[in-house]
Amino acid sequence: MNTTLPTILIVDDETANRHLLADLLKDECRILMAKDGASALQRVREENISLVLLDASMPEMDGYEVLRRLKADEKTADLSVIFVTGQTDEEDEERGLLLGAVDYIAKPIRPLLVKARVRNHLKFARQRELLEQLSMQDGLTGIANRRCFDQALERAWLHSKRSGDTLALAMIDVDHFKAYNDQYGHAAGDEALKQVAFVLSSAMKRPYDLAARYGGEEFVLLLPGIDQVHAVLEQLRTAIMALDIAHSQSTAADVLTISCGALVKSASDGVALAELLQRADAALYEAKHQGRNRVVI
Ligand code: GH3
Ligand code: MG
Ligand code: MG
Ligand code: MG
Repeated sequence: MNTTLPTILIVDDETANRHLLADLLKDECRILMAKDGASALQRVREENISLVLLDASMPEMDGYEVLRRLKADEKTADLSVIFVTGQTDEEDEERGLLLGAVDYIAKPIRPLLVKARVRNHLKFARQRELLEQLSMQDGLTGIANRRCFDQALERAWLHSKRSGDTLALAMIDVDHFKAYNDQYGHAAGDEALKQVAFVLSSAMKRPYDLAARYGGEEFVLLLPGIDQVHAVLEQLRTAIMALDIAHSQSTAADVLTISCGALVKSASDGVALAELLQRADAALYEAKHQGRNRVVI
């Protein structure tokens, strides 16, 4: 199976209709099929689907209800859905489009037009995914950017409020980086930031851990449910030294180093979200004050 093909989900209660569309699109898409609304919603949760071709009239749950449920769930709200249906009244079509369908195809289908429309919508979906990805990514290092971090922090904080779990937040700043640029040049500085970003992001082992570039030579880590954050940060501090990036102008060591400030909190401790970063930043300031290349919690 070619995994680079986009995945399409064909939803129709009639077998013949499903196979007609599948035959038409199988050369350019990976095809999944569902014969009712409930199994369609199930497939959407399990698979990475780019486009849904959705029959409007189905027994039990009709296509409009399927679309309504997809739109109501944040995880599937942006999924592209095309109605393929015999209900071609102006009101039906308007209803589908108002619910958020990207297009409306009338049965009996005209094969060439279906192919062309599907191709266009797959292209739009790809472009949107790419834009979404770029808007969350730091251009220089390729790791998460500040926007991505801010959203993740808010989600993690809400989760901590519900669960009572702790949340570790660390601010990391490269030591004497202005002097590094002055000594070795801005291009070498960029290269060093990429290496630091790689070490930090590679250390994020669980799916909800996040390393992000917060701006300039500052990074942030989000580690939900971790209490031994000091050990994690010590390991990272050592790993950055082990990169062995010469820094003759540093007062902290003869290689590039980082300072880390962190805190471990639970949302139920009564701290405001806005205070978290301030407190991590205060700990970082203390690490700088104590001579850099160290972790303060
Ligand atoms: P400290 O140890 O107190 O953090 O000193 P510092 O020199 O690292 O801190 P300062 O805030 O004075 O300087 C940060 C420097 O980081 C200045 C800026 O040119 C550099 N910098 C920020 N972003 C980038 C970048 O994207 N690429 C490069 N090469 N340098 C950057
Ligand atoms: Mg039907
Ligand atoms: Mg700084
Ligand atoms: Mg710095």
